[in-house]
Amino acid sequence: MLRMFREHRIRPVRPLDGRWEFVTAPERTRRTGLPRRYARRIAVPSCWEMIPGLETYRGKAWFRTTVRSLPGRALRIAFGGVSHTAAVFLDGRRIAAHHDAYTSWDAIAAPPGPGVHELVVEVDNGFGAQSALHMENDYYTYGGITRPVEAQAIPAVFIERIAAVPRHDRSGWALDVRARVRNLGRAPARRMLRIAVAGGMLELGLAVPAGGSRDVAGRLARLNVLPWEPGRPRLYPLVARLLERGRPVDDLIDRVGFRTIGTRGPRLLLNGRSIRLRGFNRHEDHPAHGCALPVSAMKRDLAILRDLGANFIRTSHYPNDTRFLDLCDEQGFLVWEESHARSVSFAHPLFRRQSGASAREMVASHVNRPSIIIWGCLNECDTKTPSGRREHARLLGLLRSLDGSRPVTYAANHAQGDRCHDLADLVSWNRYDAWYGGAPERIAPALAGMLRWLKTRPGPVRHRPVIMSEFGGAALRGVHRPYRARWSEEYQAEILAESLRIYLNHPRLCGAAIWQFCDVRVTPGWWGNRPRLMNNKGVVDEWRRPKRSYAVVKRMFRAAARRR
Ligand code: ADA
Repeated sequence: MLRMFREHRIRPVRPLDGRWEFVTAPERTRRTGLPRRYARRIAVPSCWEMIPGLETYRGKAWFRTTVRSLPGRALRIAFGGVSHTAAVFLDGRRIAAHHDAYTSWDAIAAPPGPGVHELVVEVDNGFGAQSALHMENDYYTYGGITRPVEAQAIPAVFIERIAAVPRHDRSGWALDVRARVRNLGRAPARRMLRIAVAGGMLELGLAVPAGGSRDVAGRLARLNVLPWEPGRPRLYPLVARLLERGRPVDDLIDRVGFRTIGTRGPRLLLNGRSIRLRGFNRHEDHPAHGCALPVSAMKRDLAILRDLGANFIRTSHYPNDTRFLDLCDEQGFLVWEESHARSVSFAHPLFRRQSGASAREMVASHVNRPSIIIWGCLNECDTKTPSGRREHARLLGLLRSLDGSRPVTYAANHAQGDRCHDLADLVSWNRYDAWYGGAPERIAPALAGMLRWLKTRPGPVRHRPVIMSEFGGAALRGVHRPYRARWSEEYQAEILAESLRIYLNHPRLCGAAIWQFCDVRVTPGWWGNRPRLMNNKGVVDEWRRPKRSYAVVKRMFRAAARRR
């Protein structure tokens, strides 16, 4: 299942998770076209790096299974995520392609005729000119069908998506709904879209052109609901049904939470009240699963984050598995979700297209998640030059145009050289004052200097909320030294203790996210080969075993939570 609950009760859905046939490029016997023979089987979802011999395989591979179609129905193959470039073939015919590991997408085939069909997915995790965002980096780009897959039997006219944004005013809670209905058929179609939430109902008539789609919008007002809050994350089902002459022919079910998020001066306001964020940057990474974490592992991560006293997660540096966000919705975590890009070059010819697609697909699939309170983009990219400013304006503007209900930001590492903060709603700083040079004593003066500089900026940016979006230091679990030795658990604990002492209490800050939750794999060669080929700044190691800093962070996060 792509989600933590059923999205369809009318539309027939079959999960395609399970064993698929699999062959890598060096193993295949035929050089052109699709493979004839498949060497082995592989679990979907998974990362192929988990198979002995393929731990570092980078290149192409093919996955094959079968799907059954229903008479007269088109086939929609819904992918939660494929890492990172994919082409889809149904009975040998190419029906779709997609780039980027971290967003969901689909492949639709006109009614393929009744019976069983061959489905082949060609996957490439290679680095090269075809990818502006997937490259050697401080996290690992795995290979495979890494998130769930479903086969859906859709009617010619079907519900493609629904965006629901909660509003609150004097008359109470309302929900602004925008839906897209698509027509794969050759004739225009009339339908009724019925949307029900929390006892309220909206009916929207629509004419959908042949081979096109129609967007409709409406408002469900005066809803009798209670707000979504971290301590009481109440969720309500939203049920959309498509009716043809009064008869339901398709549906889409989601869950919504009623909350507002915004800023006032230096404050971040959730449901009109000032909140402070204390949490972690988290990569989707695990030594037993790669980036394809099963729900049990996601739940365990959230249980650890809860134990640490965190209320906030930044999905560095890409959109996350929707099931993880569903869990955040259910458990009341606050999330900064970020489109894909970590320190990338704007000069790459595909940068604009691929960064735009990541942002668009992220918002389209996750706009209804109440846990997401911030949209982010472009971690540590060029913010110093006019062309850097242009790209930040473009992507932040795109995020705002896709969803104006959440603040937007980017995590900056150019200190006082940054020229883009005024383009965002939140100022977010990545600081490693005690790790890349410096010492814990540098943390307080460095922040004071940054805040003084911010005050000199022209316009409203100088009053905007500030988040410390990354800070920390590395520790190799088991390495103990008493004297501030790099890589020791003691030194990491000291860096984090001093950072949190300043950041959690500072009146000018509204959030702090430690880099990072757990140790993660990086591309070999990165940063002149990091120890163990891992980024070791986790408070837990890759197996989620605590380092000495765990107890320090837990004590300080919990004390901060009590102060609110
Ligand atoms: C950066 C970056 C992270 C990670 C971190 C580090 O701030 O955003 O992805 O690389 O530094 O560990 O140095």
